[in-house]
Amino acid sequence: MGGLLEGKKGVVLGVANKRSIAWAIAEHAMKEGARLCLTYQNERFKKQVEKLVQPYPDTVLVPCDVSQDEEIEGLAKVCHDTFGTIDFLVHSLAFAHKEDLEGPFYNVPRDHFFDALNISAYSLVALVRILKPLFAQSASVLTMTYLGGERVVPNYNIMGVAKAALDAIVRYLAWDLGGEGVRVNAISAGPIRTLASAGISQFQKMLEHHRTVSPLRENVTQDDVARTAVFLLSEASRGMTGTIVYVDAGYHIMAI
Ligand code: 0WD
Repeated sequence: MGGLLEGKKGVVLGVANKRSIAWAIAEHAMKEGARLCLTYQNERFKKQVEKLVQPYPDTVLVPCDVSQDEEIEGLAKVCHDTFGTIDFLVHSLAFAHKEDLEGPFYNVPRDHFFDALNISAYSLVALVRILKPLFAQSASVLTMTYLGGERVVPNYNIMGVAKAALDAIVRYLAWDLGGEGVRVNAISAGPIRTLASAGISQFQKMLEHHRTVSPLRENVTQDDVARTAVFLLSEASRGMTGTIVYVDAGYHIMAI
């Protein structure tokens, strides 16, 4: 029997190492039959990503720093030459200067504010604009967000503001692309230990609080997120766009 993504071709951005949410999504997508183009930010990540994809020899690897339009154009060219069209795009990356993830939010300098918004939010706009000519009919676009964009999560600071922008971008892109049958959604994940989250001050405390308070009394895993991602990338979610789906053990419904 074919998998949920059998015959589909997709691009996944944001694999830094084996703990990356993007890697869990990539592995699940490949197991469901998809062929992938994976990107890595720069040379620093190349070796790790090459090692991860060894068991999947038909995976295409491309460097892509999303703050550079030329690199996104390079990615589009590789996708065009290799796949012709793409059925899905996964944007699973973010950046903030570490010193801005603690203390008062108002201390964030102007240039750090722009860096965080540029890489964590605007990059989705640039990717969609540049890759759009390659989108197959009923293509699916997915990004990763967090509750800190809707409510105050101490220390999340500038990333919260970037996620608020990203959430709005999901809705505007859903409207822009809906007429062509292209869907745009986000997963709002609970806290998961990864390279990026290690930069958030008192992250361990966040994990414990989440585990205690959430209705399911647990922390979610990369695997939990990846299962929902496959659903959102597949025809099974064909009626859904502009939506933020919570994969957070139910934490967002609580008021404590
Ligand atoms: O608790 C968590 N881990 C949650 C993560 C909860 C809810 C949401 N998310 C979001 C993140 O905000 C992000 O959008 O999920 C997404 C993926 O996060 P992750 O899997 O936790 O992070 P990680 O494995 O570190 O991958 C993100 C990668 C970067 O790694 P580092 O750690 O160096 O920031 O994003 C990449 C980079 O490889 N990245 C870039 N890629 C291309 N161009 C760029 C860039 N300019 N900047 C960062």
